[in-house]
Amino acid sequence: MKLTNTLPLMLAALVVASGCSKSDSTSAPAPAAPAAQATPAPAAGARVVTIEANDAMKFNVVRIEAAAGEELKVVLKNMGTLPKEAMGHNWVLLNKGVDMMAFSTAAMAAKATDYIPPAMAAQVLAHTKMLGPKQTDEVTFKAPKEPGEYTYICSFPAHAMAGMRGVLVVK
Ligand SMILES: [Cu+2]
Repeated sequence: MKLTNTLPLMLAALVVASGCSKSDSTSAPAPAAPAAQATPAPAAGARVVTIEANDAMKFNVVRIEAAAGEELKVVLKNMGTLPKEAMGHNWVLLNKGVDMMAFSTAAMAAKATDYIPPAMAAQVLAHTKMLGPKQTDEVTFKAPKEPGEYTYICSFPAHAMAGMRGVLVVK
């Protein structure tokens, strides 16, 4: 019957054990939270769409259909092995009517902002960060209310032109 009392202590002990060995770490109560989140819960309501990117500059999902206003969680996984500087990947959803080529061209000069050109940031509906090999990032957003086709791309230099793009179709 003492189980409910000892569990938090065990968690605290784990946190302390995995943290630094300085004695003052025992006085910090806050780090118990990360240990309790060992099992990640999916965001309620969001439909998960997992997209893999690779060294061949391709997304394995090139068409996503969604209802207007539907909550989506895009999980981007870079399956490649080439270094980020040479073969980084992100997932950038553009607003309807945005010129994909113009955006990609502007993105080439936007390395400092993770290849999201600041002057066109307002045209981006959602995006992940730029990923190196074996990295994953996710973004949760609501599909646009207006039906139609919304292009998504990888904005790493030349990748969208090489075919690294797809379309979100809002019904
Ligand atoms: Cu890419």
